[in-house]
Amino acid sequence: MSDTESYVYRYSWDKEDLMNYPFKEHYVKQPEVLAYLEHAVERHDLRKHMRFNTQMLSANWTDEDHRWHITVTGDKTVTAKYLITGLGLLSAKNFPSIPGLDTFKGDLHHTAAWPKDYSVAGKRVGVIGCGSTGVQVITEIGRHVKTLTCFQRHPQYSVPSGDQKVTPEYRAWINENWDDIFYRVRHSITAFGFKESEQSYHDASTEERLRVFEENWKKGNGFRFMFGTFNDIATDAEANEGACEFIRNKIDQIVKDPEKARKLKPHDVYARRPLCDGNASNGESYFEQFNRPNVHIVDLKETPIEQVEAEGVRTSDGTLYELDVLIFATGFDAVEGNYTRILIHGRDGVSLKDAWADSGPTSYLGVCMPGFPNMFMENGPKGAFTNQPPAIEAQVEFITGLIAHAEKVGGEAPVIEATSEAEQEYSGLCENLAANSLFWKAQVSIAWTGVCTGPIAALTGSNNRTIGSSERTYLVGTCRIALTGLPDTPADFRRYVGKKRCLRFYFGGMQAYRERLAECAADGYAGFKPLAEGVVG
Ligand code: NA7
Repeated sequence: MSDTESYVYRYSWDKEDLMNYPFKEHYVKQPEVLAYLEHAVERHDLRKHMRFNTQMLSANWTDEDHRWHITVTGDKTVTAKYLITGLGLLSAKNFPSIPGLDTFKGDLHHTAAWPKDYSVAGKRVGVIGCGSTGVQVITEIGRHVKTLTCFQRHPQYSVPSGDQKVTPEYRAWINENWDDIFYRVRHSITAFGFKESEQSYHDASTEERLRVFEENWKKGNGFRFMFGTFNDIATDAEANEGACEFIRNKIDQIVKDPEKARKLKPHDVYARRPLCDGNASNGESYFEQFNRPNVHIVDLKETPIEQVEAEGVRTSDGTLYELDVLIFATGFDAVEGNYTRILIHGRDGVSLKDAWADSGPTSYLGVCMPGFPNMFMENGPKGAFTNQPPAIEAQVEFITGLIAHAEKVGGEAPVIEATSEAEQEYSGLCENLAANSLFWKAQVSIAWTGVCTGPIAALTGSNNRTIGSSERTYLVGTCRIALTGLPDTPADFRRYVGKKRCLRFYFGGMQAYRERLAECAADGYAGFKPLAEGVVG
């Protein structure tokens, strides 16, 4: 299930289709998303431009002809003037390497590659992970399975989605308001289509705070709860804690077994992708699942997974959880994972992986990377942290304009290349924008299990630096933190951390992001090298 309301999880540029294309529920589910995309392809006769079952293996830029030379599966090569990647933020699956995984006799699945028609009914199921997909899969299957054991590393602040059937009145309201809806999307922070709050938590009385939280809990949606309640939940520690406390109280009210409730209650700052759960066909929430006698929660901080065995998962207290199915809801090698696993070589044969080795994944405007001429990333690193379809539309419009400009003024083989200065300036802007955000601060403020000293302190630049639990969030770089012990050496730390700590998103919001792209275009595509350099020969 998408955690964005159905009416803003679609293309905004086809008004006729917006008016007529049906959707059944407030949130679209995977089959409907697929059907919608197939419909758009047919409607605009796009299939003739597509090659399926074709994997890009490498892409090399050559200065001699100002072209990309791309190899794809089947030993074929493609030569392209422009390379536009749509590799996605989240597609390289994260499969943690747990000892003994290959000995498991049951079925192993990842939520990112769910097999069509696979049934868990009547089975003993384990789920590792309780992020966006973990809470959804747990909410959906609890009522069907024999037993459900949820292996949770960090509990989550999840709020109801508010999903329900689309009524004729609701659909009529949407159809009457498409223009306003997309105006609001483009001129908002989150691009989720709801009215973002302009009120500070600090300006509200205790009663008013509770009323606002309750109202938004009932309406549903994780982003609405974070950005529609008060305007400082993501930036002010006290406001954030107010939201956390409200959700913790809800967990206490919903979950009847106090021991389960204790394990399910987060105490970290509320500064990850805000989750929501529950869908119209189920009518139950994530936390309600734990009132079922067949649904169990295992706190991996108390009893880490030791290994997977033929019969199931064994934790450090010696317990073997016998399973028929083990589901990984463990997320993705997010943002750069999809780029660095492909051999993309820009100028002078430098790979994208190497270009990002010191800085972490970066870009100019979330779209272009210096040294990689004529390559445009949709959803590249440092793109807008918003509902994604509108962010992608903004990037597509920008890239289209840039290429059209280059074709007009750039000679026979234009070279569009961002400057390093522009990339650095933009990265600085991203860091400044994030400076007040708890999404960024969280990672250095929360102790997970101990203090780094000695060589780790040298590496992290602090004598007293704790490994923050939020350091794992994919917004700033996923860490593969082991469940026991602390790293002793810099090499260990890198292995534990796994990814470069750097900002992966632009936190200025949709409106400001669109304005930044528009300013660049209005300024004759400032931040790019002069196009005249691109004439071959
Ligand atoms: P997420 O939201 O990144 O969640 C991944 C979950 O997997 C999270 O609960 C992690 O725990 C957990 N995880 C990862 N590795 C491990 C190991 N080794 N042991 C135990 N638990 C682990 O991924 P999703 O696929 O659910 O959603 C990603 C995006 O898809 C989402 O934001 C939407 O945009 C759609 P942790 O909290 O790190 O302790």
